[in-house]
Amino acid sequence: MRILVSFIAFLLSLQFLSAKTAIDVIPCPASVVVSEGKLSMAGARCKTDSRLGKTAVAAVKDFEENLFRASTVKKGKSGLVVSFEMASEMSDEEYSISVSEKTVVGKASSLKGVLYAIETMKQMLPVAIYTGAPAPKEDWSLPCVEIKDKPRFAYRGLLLDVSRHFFDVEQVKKYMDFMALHKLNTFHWHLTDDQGWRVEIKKYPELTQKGAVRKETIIGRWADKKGFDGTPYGEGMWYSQEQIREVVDYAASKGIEVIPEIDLPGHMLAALATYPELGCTGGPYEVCRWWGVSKDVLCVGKESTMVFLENVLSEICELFPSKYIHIGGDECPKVRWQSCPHCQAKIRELGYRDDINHTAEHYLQSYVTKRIEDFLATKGKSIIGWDEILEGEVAPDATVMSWRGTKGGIAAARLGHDVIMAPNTYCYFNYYQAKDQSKEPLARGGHTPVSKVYSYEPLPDEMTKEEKSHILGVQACMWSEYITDWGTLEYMLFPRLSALSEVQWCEPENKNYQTFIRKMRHMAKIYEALGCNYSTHIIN
Ligand code: TNX
Repeated sequence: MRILVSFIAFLLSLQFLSAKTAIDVIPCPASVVVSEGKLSMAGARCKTDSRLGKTAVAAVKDFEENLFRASTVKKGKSGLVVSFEMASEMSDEEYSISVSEKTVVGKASSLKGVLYAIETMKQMLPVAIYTGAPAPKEDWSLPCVEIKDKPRFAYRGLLLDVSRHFFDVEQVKKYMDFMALHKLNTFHWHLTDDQGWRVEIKKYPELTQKGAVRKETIIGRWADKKGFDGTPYGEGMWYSQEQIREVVDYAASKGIEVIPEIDLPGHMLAALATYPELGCTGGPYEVCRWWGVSKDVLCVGKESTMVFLENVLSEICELFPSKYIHIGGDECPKVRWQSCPHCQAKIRELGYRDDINHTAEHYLQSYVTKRIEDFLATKGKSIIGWDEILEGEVAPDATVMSWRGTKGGIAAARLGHDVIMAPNTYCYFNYYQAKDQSKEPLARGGHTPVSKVYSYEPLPDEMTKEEKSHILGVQACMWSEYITDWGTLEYMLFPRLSALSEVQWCEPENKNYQTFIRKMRHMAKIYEALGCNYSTHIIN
């Protein structure tokens, strides 16, 4: 009997999956109950509880406007009023949608909840809702449904590297739109690196004059030995403080927080080329023309270097309202420090010695991280660092971003630190998505197909409940060494971003790769409506 019941349930679920009323929303909502019937949204008006705030009211107005333009039925014509109501008992990112044959009600307690409710509704409607392009022949109805939804992880991030290749304000805003489409809430902006400094610092204007420009760029990979392109790159490729504010505000209107990264004490050649006195050897240095890890790093034995960093970070804190500032910390070779009188004097002063785990120079980097942490704490900020900050002695309140696989993240959680998982093994969008690399745009290497991204489980069984509570969330990284233009960026992003969003948002029991693939048919139409380039490997 029980077998029969489950067989019938199975058949019903198949029917549900194939029915026109399937809810093909990415990332999948936590709970969806579809019932008989539907309701046309054409000709609806929308109203929003003003307690949800001006930005929410404006977002609903936008939705209403596109609904009108795309369905071509005048607002108010059908008499339907779609209402977005305040539900103060809901958590910050939670929302619900309830559609009957007569009413549509969205509920939330904050801007983000409203945005997510709108996004879910949009994905249930014809794709013209994204552009407002007239599509009167489409079916503008929603199925009767009860949706209750909230994310699994509070931190749902995406990094953009604008140092190796630059993306302008309009492109960055578009990146934000892509994030909003997938309910991501944190934009990690990698603003500085060896190959170019991209954020205006008023106290050091040369950083974006000299430090933004490299003489030329390597062609292909080192191993290809194709030489350099002979073309200067980066002039004018930086953001003014005004532009930074514009992006931060735009992001906020989409429910996204921007976390800036000033990568230190390594990955600093752009600053060293500008101010050689910041280095151990005094240079000369040049803004890096190739990809990889430079031996030349900041000389942290000199107090003047710390003053430089504090001045830069003071301006960064003014520009970004985020709680966190990312201070990098990755890939900082110690060779220069080993023979630098200033760094060695600092090591003696602090009494550091090599031990079985780390060298004195590792402890020197920990000292820098801790000093920056203390400095930023005076401005009410906390730090995030790449997992190298675990080497030596981890700064007491640091959040660790695990990129060399998940080991660092698990170790940090064990030490009681908060963690963001961004393992290169699952979340690096600069790696290849297809096995056959010959047909793909040149990339860093690796193989991270959509299915691999989708399969990532950030809370492995080996972690205790307490340790798991430290995993704030998951992030993907778009490193731009080989991503020279916007079209390539979109190609590398899609559809992996869609897969990532289910890792970040959905409870594991709601995830299903086959269902995801089916839902991708509709998502691909959205990409197309938005004019996006995407990889078709899993869609065809
Ligand atoms: C390592 S991930 C880096 C980046 C590179 C990336 C290329 C990390 C913290 N550092 O500087 O762009 O590899 O995949």
